[in-house]
Amino acid sequence: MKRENLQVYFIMGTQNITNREPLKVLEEALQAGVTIFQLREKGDGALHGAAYEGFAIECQKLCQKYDVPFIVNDDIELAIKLGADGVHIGQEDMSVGEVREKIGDRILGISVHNMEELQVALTHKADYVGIGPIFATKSKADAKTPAGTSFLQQVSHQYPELPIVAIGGITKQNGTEPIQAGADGVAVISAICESENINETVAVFKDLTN
Ligand code: 3NM
Repeated sequence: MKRENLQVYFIMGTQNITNREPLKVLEEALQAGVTIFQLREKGDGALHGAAYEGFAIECQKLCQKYDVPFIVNDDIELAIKLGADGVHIGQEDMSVGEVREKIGDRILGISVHNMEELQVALTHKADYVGIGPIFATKSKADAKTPAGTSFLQQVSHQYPELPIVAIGGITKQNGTEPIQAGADGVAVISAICESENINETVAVFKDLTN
């Protein structure tokens, strides 16, 4: 993975979309130029079992069509079964060492909130870290209190080689702040899922790092 892949990091599950076809939203986002996609099928209304797996396969096919890495949130077994490009894990999930061992050299992304978690991520050669929530978010039920950009800035200064994506409440209006603090890109759910003009929204996010 190149750090440029983090520029516009789109995250979605069917539970994030109302009144639209989730695969259509994904394809529009891919056409608009998102640089990586994470399937995060989680929370109220999420698909399970065969429906979930079928949806994951369709998402993967679309990502392949647009040559964009396909990342699976949390579900290591599914990621391996489908041959996904990588996985993203939080701190609640299985031990980082165990995940790295299972996925080999696929992309490993880890959410970190403090230096201790960051050290664990570095030890297991995380390909990138996610830092958030920068701003208040409604898309993650158990999100922590908004942290602003100070930790992000500290990590980017101390580990300039480490790819970092900022997450949580990022919009077209506030995206400059995490980029100026040192993030390589922004990860968003609602800014794209609820956009009335995905093409324009993605273009604004791309411009932040161009
Ligand atoms: N993780 P939106 S915040 C999935 O802080 C996720 O680790 C977060 O959604 C973290 O762009 C978040 O709609 C939700 O705010 C991001």
